[in-house]
Amino acid sequence: RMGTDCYRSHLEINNYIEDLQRRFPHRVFVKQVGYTFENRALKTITVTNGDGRKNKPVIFVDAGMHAREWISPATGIYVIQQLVEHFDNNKNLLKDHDWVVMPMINADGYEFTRSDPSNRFWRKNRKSYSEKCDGVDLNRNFDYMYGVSGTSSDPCADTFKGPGPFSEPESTVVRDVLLSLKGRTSFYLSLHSYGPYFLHPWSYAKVDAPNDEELSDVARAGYEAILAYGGRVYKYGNTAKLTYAAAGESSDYAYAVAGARISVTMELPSGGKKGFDPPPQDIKPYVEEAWVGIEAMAMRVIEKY
Ligand code: 0X9
Ligand code: ZN
Repeated sequence: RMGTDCYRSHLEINNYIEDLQRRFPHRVFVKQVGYTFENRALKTITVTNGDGRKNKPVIFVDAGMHAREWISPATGIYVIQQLVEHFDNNKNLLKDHDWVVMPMINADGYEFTRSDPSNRFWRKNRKSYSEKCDGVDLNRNFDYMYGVSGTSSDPCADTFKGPGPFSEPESTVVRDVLLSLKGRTSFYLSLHSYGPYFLHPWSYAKVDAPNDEELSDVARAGYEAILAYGGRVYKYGNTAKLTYAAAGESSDYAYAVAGARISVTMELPSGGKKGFDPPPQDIKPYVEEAWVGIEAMAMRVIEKY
């Protein structure tokens, strides 16, 4: 019912997960978790195997934090499809874990990028703190080491951190979902583009996280699976060391504050003219490849952590 032939609107995505809840009421639970600045409904979908066991550890996946990274929500949708509509192939991923997926965080920014070709490469949300420029970078707005690196106080900058931590409704919603799962989240995965990279804490500085070995082990599982699948070479490792330091990211927050043992930012491959715009015919190969890596990381977490 939801093909990979085109990029879907925020409403189509919400309708799709609501539809899944109606079709699979014993395995799927959709929750409205808040609203964007422009009052779009933000939802999570919880996928279980329907055995009724409560409080299983959780694998949390989010997508669409940055407006222009369209392959991210497309991948989030594909993850949901695999877990729900292809449950029979993926039972092992749901035996002792529930999955919570938030397929669209920055719905306002996403719809803005869809509204006109001149807006296609917008990154931030749509809340404004200046006459001149709009938008806050949601991935600089989380309250861990807020503002210490890789972020800007200039409202016109693409990495504008906002007036304070969690000034934005969209990052606040992600925080609240993460905190509601505190003590349960074994794996936090945030989907972005473009890389390809598997990045793990820390982001705020070139410092090893306490369980750096475990984090790298999971990231490596993703790297190995995708390499074996089609030969694409992802890079993996400490975020700041491998790329650049930036503070206020959701991945550091999920790890440091919300207690996720494993936290990974997956930067999907580039495509199209500007890297963020793989053409619609590339959606299918991109999300299928991404799923191979996601599945491998999830299995590593399930088996070892
Ligand atoms: O800069 C970001 O927020 C992310 N990269 S993106 O191109 N999707 O915007 C996060 C990348 C991982 N974090 C750092 N490299 N610090
Ligand atoms: Zn991004």
